[in-house]
Amino acid sequence: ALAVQRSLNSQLKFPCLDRCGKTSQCSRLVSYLEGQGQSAELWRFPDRSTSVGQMISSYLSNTSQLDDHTIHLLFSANRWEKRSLMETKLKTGTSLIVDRYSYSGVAFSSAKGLDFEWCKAPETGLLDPDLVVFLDISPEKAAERGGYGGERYEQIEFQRKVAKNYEVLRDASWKVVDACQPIEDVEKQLQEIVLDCVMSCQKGKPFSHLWS
Ligand code: FDM
Repeated sequence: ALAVQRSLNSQLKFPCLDRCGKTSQCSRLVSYLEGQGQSAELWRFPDRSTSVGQMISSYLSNTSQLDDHTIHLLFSANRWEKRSLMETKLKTGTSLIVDRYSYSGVAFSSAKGLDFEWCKAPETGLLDPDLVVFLDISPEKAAERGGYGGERYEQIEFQRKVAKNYEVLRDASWKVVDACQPIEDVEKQLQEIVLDCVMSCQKGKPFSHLWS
């Protein structure tokens, strides 16, 4: 059945440290793709609009406390609850620009000391992105940008561990963009990389699943 499931369009994932500019770049990308006549949507994980997302949100703002394993599984559940809609959107020709995905799930939770493979396990079977873009910034540079808003993970020591985990997760297929360049340069590079991917996905491409 998989062979006839065509990913008519692409989903592109941005796993990153906090304060790398990914959220504004993701929304610029959606506008760009629309300007190119493409149907595109901006998605974001955690999706704080669902009831699972609200539990995550209150955890992140330190309003509630949860065991590390429990919150990890909630982040994962938050992706699973959107999985079928994601597939529907892609099949009907909408590209999804996704601000964070399973890679953030693994990088952040394992930075707390949870086993890496244990962190990957609940993500198994989610849709594999057609492209992963990593906006590269050092934890120090990200902290200099300020705006650490006091959410749970916005601390430099922790972000250093997260950065190391992204290095472990990163493979040759990831596109790495230097997030310290001027915003317009980052934007231009992203446009090229992403349009390229969207075009190649339109030729029809079967879905693949994590962790392939
Ligand atoms: N985060 C995000 C996780 O710890 N696990 C996940 O699965 C995801 C998707 O949540 F610090 C962390 C990363 C970040 C925080 O993300 C909220 P945004 O992008 O800052 O909203």
